[in-house]
Amino acid sequence: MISLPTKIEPPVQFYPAFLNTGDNFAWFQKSQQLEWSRGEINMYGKSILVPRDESLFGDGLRYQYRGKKIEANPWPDFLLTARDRIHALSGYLFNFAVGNRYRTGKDSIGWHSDDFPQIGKRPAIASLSLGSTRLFKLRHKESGQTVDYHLESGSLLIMLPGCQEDWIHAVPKTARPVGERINWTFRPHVDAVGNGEQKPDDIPRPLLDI
Ligand SMILES: O=C(O)CCC(=O)C(=O)O
Repeated sequence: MISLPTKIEPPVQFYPAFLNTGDNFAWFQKSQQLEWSRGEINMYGKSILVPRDESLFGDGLRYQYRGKKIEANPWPDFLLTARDRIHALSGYLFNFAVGNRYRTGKDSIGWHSDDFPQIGKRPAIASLSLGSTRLFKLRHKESGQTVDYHLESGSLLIMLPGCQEDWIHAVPKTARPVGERINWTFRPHVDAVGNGEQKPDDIPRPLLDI
């Protein structure tokens, strides 16, 4: 008998249509109107621009991001609403959001896991996508197994505790003509949530009209 390799399921929850059409459209437009900047990283002693635009919003926190201390801007209303709805749905508390804007298929984010000490030991990270659909890849660190998601506008993918420890993720470049995409990752910050594994709170959750 041939034994097939066991497929490992990534610890994620995926809601392909988290946003209704109105919010989907309006929040994409509002996101486009925010201030974006193209960050730099140091590679082999050289400073190079990252292939995407970024922005940061939070509860008045200082975030250590790629070796730099960045002050989070105060939340725009729609992002606070998004954060609160994600909390109501999942039970996870987030006090920080990192935005990535991919203007064309040339913009991307390489393989990485979000395992900075500032976001706690086993964080849950919720990723809300707006605009053009892009491929999001997860790769298991040990087995190399990959799982693909097509993140359409209005979809929500929650990377549960354990995902950053055991998996890496990426949004690769694409030669396909694609329009702009904006992604928000909602994250915890140890300044506000402590340093243990992130757990859903036990507040009873209302049913959501999403
Ligand atoms: O754009 C995405 O879907 C992923 C963003 C991401 O990997 C990150 O912010 O760490």
